[in-house]
Amino acid sequence: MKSFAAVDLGASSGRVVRAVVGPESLELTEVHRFPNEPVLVGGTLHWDVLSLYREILTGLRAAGPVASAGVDSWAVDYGLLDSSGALLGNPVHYRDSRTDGVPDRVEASIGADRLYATTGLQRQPFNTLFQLAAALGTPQLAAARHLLLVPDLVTYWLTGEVGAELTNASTTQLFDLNRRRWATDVITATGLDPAILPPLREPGTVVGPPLPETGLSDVDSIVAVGSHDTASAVVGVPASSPRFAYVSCGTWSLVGVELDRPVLTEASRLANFTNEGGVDGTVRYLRNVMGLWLLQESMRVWDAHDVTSLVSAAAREPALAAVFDPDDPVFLPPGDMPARIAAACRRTGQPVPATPAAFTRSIVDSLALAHRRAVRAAQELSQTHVDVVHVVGGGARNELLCQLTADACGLPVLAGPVEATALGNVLVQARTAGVVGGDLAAMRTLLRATQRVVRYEPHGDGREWTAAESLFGGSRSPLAEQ
Ligand code: LFR
Repeated sequence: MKSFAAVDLGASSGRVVRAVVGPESLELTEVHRFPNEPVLVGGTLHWDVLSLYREILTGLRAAGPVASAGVDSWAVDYGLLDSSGALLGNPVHYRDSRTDGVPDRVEASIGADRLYATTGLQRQPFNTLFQLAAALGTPQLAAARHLLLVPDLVTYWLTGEVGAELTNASTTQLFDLNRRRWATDVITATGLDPAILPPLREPGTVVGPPLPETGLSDVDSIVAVGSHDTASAVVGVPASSPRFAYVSCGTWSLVGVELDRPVLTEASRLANFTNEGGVDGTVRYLRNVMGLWLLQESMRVWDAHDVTSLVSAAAREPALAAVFDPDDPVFLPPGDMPARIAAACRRTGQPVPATPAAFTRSIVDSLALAHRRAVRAAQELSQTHVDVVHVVGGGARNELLCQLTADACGLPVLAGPVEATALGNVLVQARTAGVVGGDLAAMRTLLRATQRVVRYEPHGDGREWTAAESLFGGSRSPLAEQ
């Protein structure tokens, strides 16, 4: 048995988890949790990355002696280093508005279909490509020697080594998923210098020991894991066969299937499905559903803090009274979420929810519908068939959402583990250390033997969900059509 530490940065909080792993055992303990609060300054929304780094060091010290540590976070955002290795400004938050109108401009010059054929990536205004296009001509970008995605930036500070872990690189829209290398033609066509993109690393690579200045003498080495949180979460899905869909459910709901190769058809592009690189050469074929962000941001406006009682109250509200399409880009930026939901209901001639409980019900119903739409579209577009939906991440605790997802999909939902991302993170490290062997299936066998999973059977014949879905406008995505 050996111990490992996972650093998992989420959009609203970060955590450091210690895991003790053996061939037949896997135990997690959260040793440090800290808030992640973006800062608006100079009209731009930033991540407070140095305070995150300080909390990471605190957490890694609290983790005690470990064979290795690995870092994962949300995707797409980056820091720029100058030629001395200094950080050029704080990383900008993916919900910042600096990319408004940029996707149209970039696609007009490169071609949306060419971009999709090369990168396989969904159209989201926050893709690294669009963020960089928005930053073209700024002094910071002109001075940049290296671009490091957030987990790679933390890994650089810990070890002094620059690199780009592959699963997260695949979310940038600067990466050629078929060839598994940077998409140099896309990069140069955008007017960027490909030299700022560091060498790629496969998940499972040992990066090196922590630098003395970190004070982490109890951490033997830093290992590149599936550093995109969703890639680690998918490793952490306790599936028993390949016929599964997943919902990695937190701030976002990432809904899709695991494939051997990308789907690059025109139908897939228009449905705004993304092909992201998974651990062991897999493809995470999925759609970004707006997720529990809708509720988190509503709770901020209501100054509400108890999600459990809000969801219990929502469970007593009438079903499907008012639904909206969570994937509408209007819900992406921070701001008054209930007002935007109310406007969406009004637009479609539905009653406007009157209380936080009614809004919460509307959000959960709408997410379940969006999960159904994405699970169906993923199968249709990839010509696969699933017989179960795994819900992992914080959303697996939300009983109402899990039950309604089962009902809407007409499939059993297996909910848990809540800490799938941290588990996927440490399993890749444990394999590198030789504590667990084998492929993803072997890691998932260990998860099934050690983690709690709750089963929800689907109720009803799904007719009311079919009727409600008509308000959504089929499988096309509003984001792909902006
Ligand atoms: C989830 C996630 C999604 C990505 C979004 C933005 O935490 O990583 O996979 O699309 O955040 O980075």
